Amino acid sequence: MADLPGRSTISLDGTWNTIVDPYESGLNSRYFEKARPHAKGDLVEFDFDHSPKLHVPGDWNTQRDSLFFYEGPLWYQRNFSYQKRPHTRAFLYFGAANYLARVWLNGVRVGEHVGGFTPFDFEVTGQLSDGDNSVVVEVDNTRRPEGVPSVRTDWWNYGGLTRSVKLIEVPETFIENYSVHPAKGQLDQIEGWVQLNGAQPAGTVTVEIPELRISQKAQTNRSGRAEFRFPAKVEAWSPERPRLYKLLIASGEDSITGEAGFRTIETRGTQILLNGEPAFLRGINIHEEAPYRGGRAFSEEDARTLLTWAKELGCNFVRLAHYPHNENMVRLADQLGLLVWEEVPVYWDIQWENPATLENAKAQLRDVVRRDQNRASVILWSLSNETPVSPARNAFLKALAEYARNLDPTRLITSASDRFDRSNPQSFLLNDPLGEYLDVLGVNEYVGWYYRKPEDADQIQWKPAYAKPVIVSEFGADALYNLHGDAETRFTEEYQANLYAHQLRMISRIPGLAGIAPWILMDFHSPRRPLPGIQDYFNRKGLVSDRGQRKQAFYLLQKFYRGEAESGPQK
Ligand code: GCB
Repeated sequence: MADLPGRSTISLDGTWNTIVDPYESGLNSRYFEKARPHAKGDLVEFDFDHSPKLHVPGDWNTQRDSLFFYEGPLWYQRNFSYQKRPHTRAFLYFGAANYLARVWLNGVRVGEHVGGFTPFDFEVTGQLSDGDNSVVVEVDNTRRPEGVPSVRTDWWNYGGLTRSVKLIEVPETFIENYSVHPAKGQLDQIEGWVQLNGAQPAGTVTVEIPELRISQKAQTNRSGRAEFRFPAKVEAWSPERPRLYKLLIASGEDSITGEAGFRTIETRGTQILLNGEPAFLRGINIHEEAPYRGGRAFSEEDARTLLTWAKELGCNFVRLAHYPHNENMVRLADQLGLLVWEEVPVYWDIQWENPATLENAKAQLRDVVRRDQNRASVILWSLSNETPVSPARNAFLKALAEYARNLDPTRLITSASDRFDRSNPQSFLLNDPLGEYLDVLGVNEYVGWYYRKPEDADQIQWKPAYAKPVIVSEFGADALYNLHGDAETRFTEEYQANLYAHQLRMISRIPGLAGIAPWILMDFHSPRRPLPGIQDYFNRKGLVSDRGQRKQAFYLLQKFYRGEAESGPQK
């Protein structure tokens, strides 16, 4: 189900009891039953009530020093009271849990979920007690070879109930989800669907957009789905004017409210067209890392800080790398007017030949599409990042691209690739075969950092092998805030700024360039970055430090995006 505004919800955020369980004894010892010894001779080797606490939402790594590097199972438990109501169904909803979650309510197993960044829910109407209830969740962030992502990444493997947990109450037949959007390339035609869930799914659905005086009725079919299409005169949503309309959707006992912006997104040759006009994406990459305090970001305040920095930089676009971020980010992007690239964590090498891995990637994609399909800001679904070319990988991503197009034919499909032919030192050929399946080609290149010198960029000409829009989806250099030296000295602000100057000139010469997203807005934790005194387990490619201090390159990119540099972006 979707967590739709206007629902009756009971928040389960707050303090939970926790047991760290590296050997996963809890499964055999039945921690999920929350048993207490009755007689003094009873042997029970756990006690949630007297165990340490953790805050939900939040990763465990940054809440307790001893858990900073912890990867393994950890048990969460909390009590809550509930008053049963007739003709009401209840769902236990998790914004995200990294990576595997098993859930019990009052000792009864209600379900299990795989994947660290997408929401999931279980119906618990039958398991809830009137009065006291106990929910137990085992969360396990062990990295797995068959996982998505697999065992190697360049971000912190934050574990835990990293997003909000709630009980959502709905009528017996309820609106499970909906989509309202302009027809492909037609701003004056609104189409979409409403999906009901319940014993009597046949019924009438009303979709209202009061500001447009639209009230449209549609009938559901036997599986509870109603489809509609109607003409409308809308004011388009755009980064310059992020116009949002109120929505009211009702059916039978249920009604929900929403907000929607209307815009079209297409490609024509090497251009990206937003509302029919060529758009240049002035972007920045963002990890879901909390500004100032570190750890996983989750709050509206975190989202506001990050996206406000992006706006200050002059961006109209953000790439939310490398997995679905929390919903506050996309809701705020809708309001602030930032175009969004969303991604699933198909990152570096994964088990391309494993059908379960493909199913896992599909499920994560499906769940983020279902969550964010009404966000006008989201224009690109990214399938992967820097995956090594092989027949098995090509087939995997082809299948994922087809799946994505089926799920959402209204948006563009992309991927970030670092596979291009650079055997000729002055002419780089963008020829990753994956390009065939995509609408937009993302290119990650680290000229001047992982290979060659920043100045070499002046001599390099890029040649795309496909006549499609190109976004440079990553380039960058580590710099420790306030570390100064000459432009040849690694990790100084001067090195980073000099690299940006050469990069931006080179990138501006790429044929078919439709956007840029440097790596990255803010420094973020990574276990691969130990260099003492410089990295200290941070990837330092941020334009802003983890404490919010702007580095020199921040102002250089800002000038470029504002069109004040000698070679500003195309308008
Ligand atoms: C990349 C990856 C990104 C890394 C970055 C780096 O190519 O896509 O996840 O963090 O480079 O800093 O090396």
